[in-house]
Amino acid sequence: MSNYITTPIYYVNGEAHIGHAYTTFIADMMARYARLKGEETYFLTGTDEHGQKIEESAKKNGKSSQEFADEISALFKNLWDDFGISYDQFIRTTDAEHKRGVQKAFETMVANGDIYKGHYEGHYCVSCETFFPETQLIDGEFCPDCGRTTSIVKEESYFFKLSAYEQKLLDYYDAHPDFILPKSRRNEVINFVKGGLNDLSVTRTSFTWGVKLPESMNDDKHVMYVWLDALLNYITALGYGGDEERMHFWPATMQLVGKDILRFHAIYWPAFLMSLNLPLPKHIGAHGWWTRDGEKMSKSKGNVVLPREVADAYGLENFRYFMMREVPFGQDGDFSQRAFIDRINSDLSNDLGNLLNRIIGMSGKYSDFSIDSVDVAKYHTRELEEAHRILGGLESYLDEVQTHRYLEELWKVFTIGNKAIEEHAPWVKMKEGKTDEALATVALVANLLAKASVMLHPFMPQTTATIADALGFTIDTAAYNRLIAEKALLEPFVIKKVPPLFPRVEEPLMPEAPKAMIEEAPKKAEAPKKEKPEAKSDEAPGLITFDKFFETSLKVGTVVEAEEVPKSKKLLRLQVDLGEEKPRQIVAGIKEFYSAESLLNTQVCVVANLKPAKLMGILSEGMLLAAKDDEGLVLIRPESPRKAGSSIG
Ligand code: ME8
Repeated sequence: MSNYITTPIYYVNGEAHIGHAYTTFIADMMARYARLKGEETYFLTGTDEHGQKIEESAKKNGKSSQEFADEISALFKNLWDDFGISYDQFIRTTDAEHKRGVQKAFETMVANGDIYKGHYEGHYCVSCETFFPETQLIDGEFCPDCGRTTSIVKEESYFFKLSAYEQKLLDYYDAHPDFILPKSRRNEVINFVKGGLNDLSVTRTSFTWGVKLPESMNDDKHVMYVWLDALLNYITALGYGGDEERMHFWPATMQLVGKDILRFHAIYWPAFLMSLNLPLPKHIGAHGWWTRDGEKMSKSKGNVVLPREVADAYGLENFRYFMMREVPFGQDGDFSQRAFIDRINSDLSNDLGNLLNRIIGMSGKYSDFSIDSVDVAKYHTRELEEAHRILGGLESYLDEVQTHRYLEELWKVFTIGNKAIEEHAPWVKMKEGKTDEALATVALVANLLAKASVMLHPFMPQTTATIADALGFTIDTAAYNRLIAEKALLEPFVIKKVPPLFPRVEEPLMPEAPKAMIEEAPKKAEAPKKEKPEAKSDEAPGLITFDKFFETSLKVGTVVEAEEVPKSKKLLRLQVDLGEEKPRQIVAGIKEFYSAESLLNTQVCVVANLKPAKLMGILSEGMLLAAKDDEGLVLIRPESPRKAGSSIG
């Protein structure tokens, strides 16, 4: 049996956060599990480096696209290296072999009659690198995924005949009910395909940061659409279009993705593969979305959880355990320090850590740390059988990536151990002179710990290696075969004392998330409340310095567009010219006091450096100054017209 496990390749437009870490942890766990069983395994991760979004981010940072991609890609790679992620290959879409493979795939699609030239016109979201039909846009303009403004793009484009694959895809889903995991996501994909597939624009002429078309096309105006380029990484990594050295790993056994990119992996990707006459992956596993304390994570909110911070504060393996234990695969999960601390204290410290401490303590007292399994079967057949039944059933949970069920079941083995100690009370048996019985219970628990550690190894490799070392063995395929497959018991050994593996955590170890930004219409259109400055001894309390005041950027703007926000009693959507490249969109809660028309071409005062927020799903990039009293609200405006963008202060 050979395994090929992949993560998505991550965009190099920002640092990794816990969402990326989650996918990567699961993939790493699955690869380790397969290797533990002695199966041939290839684990791929990497970075997605082309496209307009990256080109723009690089420009903003004053770097070339390649420089920028090099930097961020290295951040991902270093993070995974520091985390001991056991990938076999870290692919970059800027790798020469990858680009060659993508060109080869394009040529093959052309040869198979699946590519034609035409024109594309549509609403494009640069941030998501995706076209959306008008019907899906919010208010006919905003991206349904990220809420940002879309723009109409019309360009010459090559198209992939996705429509030709509609029925073939439906037939495939039908014949392979576990192709999409969890199965609950299957219908969503099937309905999308049944709704009709449009041909897919697979090249762009509006930017240059992408894989060029193969020379045989004789058309250097175009670069590949980033999703075509990106999806093909899963085969170019195996040498597709080149030496094909590792192509025997194809088809992938498990391709892990977030639910946001399931459509690309369950519809476009299989269609591309069909066009290339390659078999389809066995499973596409789509996990849910992580939030922080119930809030969507975003850079603008400043509440993104960085994997390194979590690992530094709580320990890498506790972090892995928490993420894979806390959330049923496929469902959204919430990162809360409270929930994390509970898992550490209850599951890891109480259930697992204490069990190890107890047998170290007891064996120290009763047998000078020697443990012998000789009488375990005699006194503890029931417990052993029960544990073997649980351990033998675990793998089935991985078939559907149900990591939380796997761990939940595995923990029952620790419960058996803790219960056996309570029921058989070795300290009483020792007093009664039944030394064999007492030592058999200690040895039972040592065996349960050993077997459970083997099965926990893919989730917590270092910790379980330490436990195994204390129990006189090493976790490897031979140990898996002996202790799990053959259900053998440990050879006699001398247990080693280890410092507590899971110290209890009493207080959150990371700063709490910053207060969430307002998501609903503000009650008053007012200047933001400033944080009360800390009073230094030589300053009057409650007063701020000039410097502090000038941290707020106030500008005069001209309203160039104004309209009501549908279904909202309070909100108007304005486009305000602040003398920048394009007008800012500002959503203001002033509809009760001003009509949209009356604002057109008038001037307003704007807080211009406020973090963007969404009001009723619409992005607002500033705030208007206004004064309100019992008689109502009035906007603060310059006494006579000023140039758009003039600063106030
Ligand atoms: O989509 N919760 O890259 P990307 C859970 N380059 N998972 C999350 C998450 C969150 N809040 N945020 C991100 C791309 N992820 C493309 C993929 S593959 C051929 C191309 C995870 O950097 C999740 O796995 O935006 C998601 O699918 C992936 O990061 C997307 O990362």
